[in-house]
Amino acid sequence: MSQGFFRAHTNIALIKYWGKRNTELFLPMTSSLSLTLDAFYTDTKVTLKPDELLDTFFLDGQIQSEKATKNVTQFVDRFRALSGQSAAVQVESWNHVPTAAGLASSASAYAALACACNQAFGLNLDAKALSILARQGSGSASRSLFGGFVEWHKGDGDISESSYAEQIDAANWDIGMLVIVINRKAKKISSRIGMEQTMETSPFYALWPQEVERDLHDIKQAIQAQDIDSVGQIAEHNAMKMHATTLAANPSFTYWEPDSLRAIQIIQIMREDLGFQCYITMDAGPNVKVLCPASQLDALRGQLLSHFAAEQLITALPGPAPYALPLNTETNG
Ligand code: 2P0
Repeated sequence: MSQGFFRAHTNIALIKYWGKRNTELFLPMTSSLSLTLDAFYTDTKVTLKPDELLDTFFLDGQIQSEKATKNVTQFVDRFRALSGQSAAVQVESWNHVPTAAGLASSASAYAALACACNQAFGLNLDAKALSILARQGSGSASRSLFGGFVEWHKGDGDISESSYAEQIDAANWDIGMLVIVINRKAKKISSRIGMEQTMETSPFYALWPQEVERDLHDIKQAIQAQDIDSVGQIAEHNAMKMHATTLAANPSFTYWEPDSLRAIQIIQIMREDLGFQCYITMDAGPNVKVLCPASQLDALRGQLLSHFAAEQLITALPGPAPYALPLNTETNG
């Protein structure tokens, strides 16, 4: 019986991916840059079932809908084509996100699935090739094939193979992230729809590619210098610009909730009045992520406990690249 079993960690973008130039191939408008986190990950086991006709997909022990299974089937089809094997698969995934933190898991999910398929189908593809395949499940998944700081290159034209991720820094210095969970519920506007509507209707979107280009150049220098204040300032400004493009969409929309703004203001006070080197980033949802030195995480969390419940505050350190799990391991969500 051919099997593959891998763990992949999620990543948070410091320079955001917001918009596709090719929706079928998941080719992005711009390059982006992220930090892989240790605290959030997906474990996925793929088992080839040559005697069965249809794929099956279990998430946290629950059989998934036809629609969700179809997405898995389409993704796995690429691995079937590459290996010349047509076997159906059973996919079992477990999401390890503390108390349903409401964080997107598509990045770790498709990265883990790509790695598990690579093993189950005996393909021996390298991380670059797997990031190209993972990208076609969910763009941000391309970045979860690597640990530490990762750049996803936008690539050229409609050439799928030109758009892949790579590690630019192992992040083994004093850096970490604190997630403030504002709302655990699924967002009303998915990032896929949100970026599409922004591209089509926001007059501010025209500025986005050139802003990203400059921010990427600057943040890479700051990462090389291990300058957390510059990394944080550039990341915070980049996130604010992304969210400004959605406000200027027509109709206007925002992922922020009242408590997101409250969290942002509290973080600004922590920085300006209490001297924490803390900076904000936000994605296609209301949760607020705070970049800061790892050595300040506990003290910052302690201060935030007077504003938020303990279970709303989750700390994370830089995470590793995906790795294989022993095939006989039991995992529980
Ligand atoms: C990012 N986001 O760079 C950006 C910032 C959300 C805001 O990547 O359509 O789930 O599957 O490629 O990867 C979330 O988008 O979107 C995302 P698809 P994905 O992290």
